[in-house]
Amino acid sequence: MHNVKIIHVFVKIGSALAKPTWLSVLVNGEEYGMGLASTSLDLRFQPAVAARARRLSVSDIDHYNRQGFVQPFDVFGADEMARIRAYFDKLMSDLGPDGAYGINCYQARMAGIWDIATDSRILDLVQDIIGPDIICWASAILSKKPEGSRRVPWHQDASFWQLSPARTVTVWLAIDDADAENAAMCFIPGTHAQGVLETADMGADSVFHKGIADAERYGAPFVNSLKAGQISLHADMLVHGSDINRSNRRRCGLTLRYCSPESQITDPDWAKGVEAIIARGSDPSGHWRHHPRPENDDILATSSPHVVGNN
Ligand SMILES: O=C(O)CCC(=O)C(=O)O
Repeated sequence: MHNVKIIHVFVKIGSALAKPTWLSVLVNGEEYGMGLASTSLDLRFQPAVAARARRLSVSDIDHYNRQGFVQPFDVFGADEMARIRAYFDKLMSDLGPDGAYGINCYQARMAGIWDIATDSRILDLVQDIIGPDIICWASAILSKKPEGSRRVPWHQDASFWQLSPARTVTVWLAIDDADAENAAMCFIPGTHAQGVLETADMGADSVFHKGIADAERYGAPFVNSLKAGQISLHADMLVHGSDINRSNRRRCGLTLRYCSPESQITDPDWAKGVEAIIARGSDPSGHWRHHPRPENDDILATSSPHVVGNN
């Protein structure tokens, strides 16, 4: 029975890596602590190696290493996307008002999400960035309704997480066409290699309490426009965010978080309930437990084990 109701998820973060940082989420207005962040995370960027890439070109790898992202890549065709969109429409409708942001970390509980997370066309691209052993440790639907009222503030993902070293690449799969009009995600190129940037309190229209104020001082934003079925890949310390969707078109995307097994959870409380998939290769480190494909595809028959990586 589905028993977790998530209205909005907020992540409270400290402003500096050197200071202890308390992480928490608000679920139905209740605040849940997610643990005291370790002060010793290795958040340095690890460049991808062009010589081992098979799908990405040398210039794609160079772009990723310099800018912190690379896009767009065609993955799912129109028929597949119609099926995938209908699948997520049903899940969101089953969850009611929670569906827009509440389908979080179900990758090992829902067969349809497991299948997307392990799709070889996605993994081929991820492999060129993080290597042949690939862990999918989180996923989230982020569906911005038309004429919405909330923005995702500028932020750096890995500064929220308890994973070290930072080796996660995020795949953002466009379920709907996404562009500047309907609040596509934007990146500040090059910020992935600048360390943890200062954060400030955000206003009521922000989905997180904290974000990077005046992020444009670090560079001009790049609009991550994608057609439905295309993906982008971005590094875990790249500054990114998205505006309020003021258009009359929905903007729905699926994030998939992939890391190499050398990355390790540094705070078991933060990671409680992380249900990872060894999506390709193996885990010689033994850091991650594999969750096989679930039988279930009814979101009301299960629940999310936890809420991590929703940023
Ligand atoms: O979908 C968005 O607007 C933001 C997504 C995001 O923050 C992420 O993929 O890390």
